[in-house]
Amino acid sequence: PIPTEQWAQVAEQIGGPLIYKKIPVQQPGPDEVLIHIKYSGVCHTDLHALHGDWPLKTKKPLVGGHEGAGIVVALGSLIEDIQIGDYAGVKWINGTCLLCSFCQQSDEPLCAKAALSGYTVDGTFQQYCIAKAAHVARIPKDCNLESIAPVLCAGITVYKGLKESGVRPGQTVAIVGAGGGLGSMACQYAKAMGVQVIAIDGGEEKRALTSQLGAETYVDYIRSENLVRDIKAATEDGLGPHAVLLVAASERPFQQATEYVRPRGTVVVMGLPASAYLRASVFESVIKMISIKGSYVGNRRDTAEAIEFFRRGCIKVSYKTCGLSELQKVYDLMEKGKIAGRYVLDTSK
Ligand code: 8ID
Ligand code: ZN
Repeated sequence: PIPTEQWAQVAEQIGGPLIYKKIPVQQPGPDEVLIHIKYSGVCHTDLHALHGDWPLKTKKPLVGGHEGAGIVVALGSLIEDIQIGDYAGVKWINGTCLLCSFCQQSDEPLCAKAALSGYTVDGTFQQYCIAKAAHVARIPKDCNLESIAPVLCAGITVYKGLKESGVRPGQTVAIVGAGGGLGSMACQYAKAMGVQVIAIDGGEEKRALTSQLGAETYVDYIRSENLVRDIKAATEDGLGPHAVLLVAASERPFQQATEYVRPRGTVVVMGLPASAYLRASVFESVIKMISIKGSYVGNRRDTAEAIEFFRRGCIKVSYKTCGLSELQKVYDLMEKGKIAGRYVLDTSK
């Protein structure tokens, strides 16, 4: 039986505080499903939302979270292709119009009417969450709900970003922020695609993690005296990596990437630090024929593919688990850059 009340982490206003309390369980609309969230990853985006970092307003009060894995417990009247008891995931893109030219061309994240989980609609830091059935991630029954949670944002996003980078097997990608949630997944997706990884992050814990995940080299941005030189030196011919994935949550690395990317290379911008700008020398960009592009989560096909890499065992998510009630503790660590990999919340605690 579905309870009428549930535990949730609620932010009444921008900046918090977070209040762990009981709130009502909602009923799904005709085109929606209700998912009993068992586990939810904590993405840095959730912290940006709480801080009001971006020029896009959140819902208030807000239940954050957009990496939720759970079990379908109720179906809207129109839903035929999902059954009660199925495993399903709530991702950042909660729903889109399915009609605009972007939706028609499977660029659903670009839909102007996209509903965003844990941002414009309540997300996965609660025990029961609603999502549009068309966008719910289908999770095969042989997947573990705890370890798959981070795939639902971090995994999808970096998988898409790697595809957008155009990097091919045998080539090299530099992952900036490689020890964090997105970065640790990016190391593994890259490796699974046959791409060599230069991991860039700070500290020994992240060095150990990224090397365990298959990165060939580690460049410590805190200790390096010349980051551009060190990253170039980590490539076979010294000419720099074919692609750079920027998944750090601070602005500084967004100003350097074009200096070390290889001629003809691609810089993919994914991290979203507050009020940040990219910097690139016009001269270098032209004579090196550099591409710079943004990449934003993924569409439904990217979602299915990213999940399939996980199901086949190509991706082992690196995470620690704690209770939903302990979210503030996770944010405190995240703020200090102290999380290697991801934190997953168990909604029963
Ligand atoms: O669709 C998208 N584009 C998308 C999807 C999901 C998340 C974008 N994001 C954004 C988040 O909003 C956030 O801004 O990607 C960024 C990273 O999210 P995350 O992986 O969840 O954050 P994290 O776990 O805190 O990892 C960030 C890492 O960056 C490192 C930190 O040490 C940490 O490991 N880092 C920082 I901060 N500054 C760095 C620097 N100068 C750095 N690494 C290298 N050089
Ligand atoms: Zn996210």
